[in-house]
Amino acid sequence: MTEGRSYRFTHALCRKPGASIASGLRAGEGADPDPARFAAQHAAYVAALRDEGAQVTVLEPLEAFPDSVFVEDAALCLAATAIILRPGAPSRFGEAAAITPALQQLFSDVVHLPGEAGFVDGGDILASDDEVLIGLSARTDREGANALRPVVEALGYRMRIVETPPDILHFKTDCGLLDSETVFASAALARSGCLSGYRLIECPQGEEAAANLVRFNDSVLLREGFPRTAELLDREGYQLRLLDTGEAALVDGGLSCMSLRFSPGT
Ligand code: CIR
Repeated sequence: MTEGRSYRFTHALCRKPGASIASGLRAGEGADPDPARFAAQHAAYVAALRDEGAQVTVLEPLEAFPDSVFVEDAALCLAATAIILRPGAPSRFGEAAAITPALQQLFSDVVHLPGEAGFVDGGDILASDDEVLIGLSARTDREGANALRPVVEALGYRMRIVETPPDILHFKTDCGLLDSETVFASAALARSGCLSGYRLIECPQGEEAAANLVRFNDSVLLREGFPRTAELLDREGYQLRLLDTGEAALVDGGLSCMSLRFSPGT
């Protein structure tokens, strides 16, 4: 029974943001995130996951890795397996080893991305019930994606490699799964052909920063402050939970990057 396995989860893994968060990578030049405000927003995010029924493990901050709050990029959790990835930014390479012990506590099956060549960030991976879509980006290259394929296929998923449109940090920066067949995506991504085969709901123009939503059990976690998106999804019948992730956004982080979501016992 695989229906819903891409959004029905028993567990999540998060890591608190550290005081070094302002040194996180970012493409633009905006204001620094405030560590205390980020910590409060992160605590609310964790509380929301718990409220949705998740058993959430929260790891302590890793000051040596300012971006390590974005745990999604270092691993991929699929069915009952955790796959340790190779993040594509040099300052983030060490995050994969750093998250491994926690995943080993939670999963009986932990594997590494095979080989040594190529990079994959978890933010470039969208998993539906039976398919793993991987978007090539500045952080994920074809060698990395090809290395991932046998692992994904051995777990019973199809894998499709697509080209993320230019200027999008991660494939999932601009999209999120709403249910087994529906993806919410920015117009740029929705019209790129990358998501063919899925029912698409296009993010309203100007609200692209809300595209990276997370379906978790019965709710859709959505970034606060995007009224047209909230209205659209409400009209489509999704139960919304609004969260302020403004501090993460200052270092290019979205909702999905702050957790790994899984059901290790399945
Ligand atoms: C980075 O550039 O790697 C971080 N500052 C933000 C990562 C966000 N992760 C994601 O979209 N999956």
